[in-house]
Amino acid sequence: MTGEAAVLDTKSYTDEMLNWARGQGKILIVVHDNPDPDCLASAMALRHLFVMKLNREATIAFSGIIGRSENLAMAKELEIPLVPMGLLDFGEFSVVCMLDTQPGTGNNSLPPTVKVDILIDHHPIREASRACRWVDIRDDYGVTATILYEYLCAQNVQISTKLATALFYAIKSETQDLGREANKPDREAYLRLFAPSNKKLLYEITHPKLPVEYFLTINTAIENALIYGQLLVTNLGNLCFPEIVAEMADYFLRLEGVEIVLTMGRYSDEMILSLRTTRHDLNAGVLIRKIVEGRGLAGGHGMMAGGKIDNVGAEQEEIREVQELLIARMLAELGLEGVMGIPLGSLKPALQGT
Ligand SMILES: [Mn+2]
Repeated sequence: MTGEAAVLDTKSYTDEMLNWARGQGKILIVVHDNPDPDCLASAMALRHLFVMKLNREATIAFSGIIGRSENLAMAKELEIPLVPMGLLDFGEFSVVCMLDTQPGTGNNSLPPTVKVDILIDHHPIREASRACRWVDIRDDYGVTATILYEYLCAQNVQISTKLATALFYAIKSETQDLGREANKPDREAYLRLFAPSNKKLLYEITHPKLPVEYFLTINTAIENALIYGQLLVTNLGNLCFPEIVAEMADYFLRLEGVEIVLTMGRYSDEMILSLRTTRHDLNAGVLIRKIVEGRGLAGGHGMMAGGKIDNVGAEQEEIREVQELLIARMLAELGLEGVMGIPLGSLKPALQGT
């Protein structure tokens, strides 16, 4: 669904969905593990929709941690009420919503026995997702929060300053200010949300103080970076928080000559992976699923993807084995078999003006 048609369809779709939910009991909103701005803003928006249209509060549940300083600042400044999933009794809820992820993807902690009723996402649809009662998956959207923004518009619900700020920041960060995988609906939502969002709060969210671990991780990442033609691979070692893998992938994609980045790091017995590319002939989501096949779970979109390999112990040998397997598969997929990795630190450009 895109453009005008989407808005019309969104009205009748959300009418029916809200009517159904009205007849049900308590509402749970599940977001993905280690929540990012997109799923947090989407959850805030859906919760607000239920409050305004059904006069009912919903519980927002997550697993993992919010480690990235910007995301922590967002949750704090915008007062997003979050409950750790481990504290919930799922039997209490008769409406289960899932946002920005899908059942069985491996990046959410909803037990597989709990049925999802309302599913809203922008990742490619998975077969199992079709079993949900209300499925709205728009994989041509850059941001799940854009879909939720359209729900609020279609239902004529007023958007507070804090909610506008959350939605705007979700689109801003997920698409890097509309430069990455943003489509027409994302651009329209971003432009309409700019005016009502609070610029002081946005500044607090985008410029938080960063922990010392953040800078030490950059150091480790540089030390371990290997370059294979257009591909850069680096291992960040033990992670201070899982999302830093994705942040470092974005960071290294800015290196001249590099078009594909694979970053990895260990966090509680898992090897967390992130893949980024600026090459339009590659699909990061497809590529990462191929390289983790048989060893873990992964998914993503054209330019960005993530995944994990379970049960990776702390021994250097085990970590090296996983890293070498991933690199070998990656090189094979890119037709770079036999290419030797060049350490980033050995590239010493000639100093000018000395
Ligand atoms: Mn998203």
